[in-house]
Amino acid sequence: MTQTEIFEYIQADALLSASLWVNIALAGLSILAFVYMGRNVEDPRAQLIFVATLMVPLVSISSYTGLVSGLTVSFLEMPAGHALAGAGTGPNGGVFTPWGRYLTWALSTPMILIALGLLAGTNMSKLFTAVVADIGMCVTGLAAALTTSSYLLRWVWYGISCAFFVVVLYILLAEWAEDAEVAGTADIFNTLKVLTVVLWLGYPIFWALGAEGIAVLDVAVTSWAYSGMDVIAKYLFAFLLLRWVVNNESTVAAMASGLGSASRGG
Ligand code: RET
Repeated sequence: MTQTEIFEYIQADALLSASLWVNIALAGLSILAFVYMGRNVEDPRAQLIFVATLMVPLVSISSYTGLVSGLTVSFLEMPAGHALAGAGTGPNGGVFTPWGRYLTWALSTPMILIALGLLAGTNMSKLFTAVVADIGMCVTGLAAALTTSSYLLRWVWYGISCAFFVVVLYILLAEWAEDAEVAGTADIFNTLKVLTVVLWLGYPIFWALGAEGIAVLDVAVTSWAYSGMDVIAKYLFAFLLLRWVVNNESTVAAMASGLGSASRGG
């Protein structure tokens, strides 16, 4: 299928194309709102949290533009054993695979973790571990979606991705929760931690149920599931975090952090 054909395929499916365009619109509005909210932030650590958080809708608008244009979508023929082998809606039974999602998660989710880690007063080892494991999770998730030689190996990739995910969850739930107590940011950290953990767990569940996995959900429904989770996991998450940082800049400036002071001479 050519890129133009993929673009036209997406536009012809109103439910599917709406799930992508809605996120482009919301990401655009979020970028404008966050730049405005951050206009007077002066503390370096608060600024760093702002920049990391602002990257989330910036990566998102790029990601969805790639999907909606057909650039980062392929119709893949599934291996024997997959529910849609030979039964996809594309040519030769190809299955709609928006692989650009998994690729761009490797850029957006580390930003979410950097912002959360800074808020919790993480040290460098934990921040590095969380970010590297998270990138591993996204890239192996991409491999799971793109593997067409063996149905079993798709799930092996899925398992590897889940192993990386466990590392991320451990740091969020155990390490950073404790660090945030010391840093004096436990209230906001715990709210964002729960929001993050609950929503992030939805991604592997919908991957497994959607067209890439056991295919009990169709392509447009799966796309809406991801788009809906994205709205909360990215834009609402970022808004809550940034609003808190703006209102508590002095707490951020004075907090105990495993990375040391963010200001010069501190
Ligand atoms: C995959 C499939 C393989 C197993 C696991 C996954 C986890 C994905 C997650 C994605 C989070 C994305 C977010 C995006 C917002 O920008 C790759 C679906 C564990 C947790 C929050």
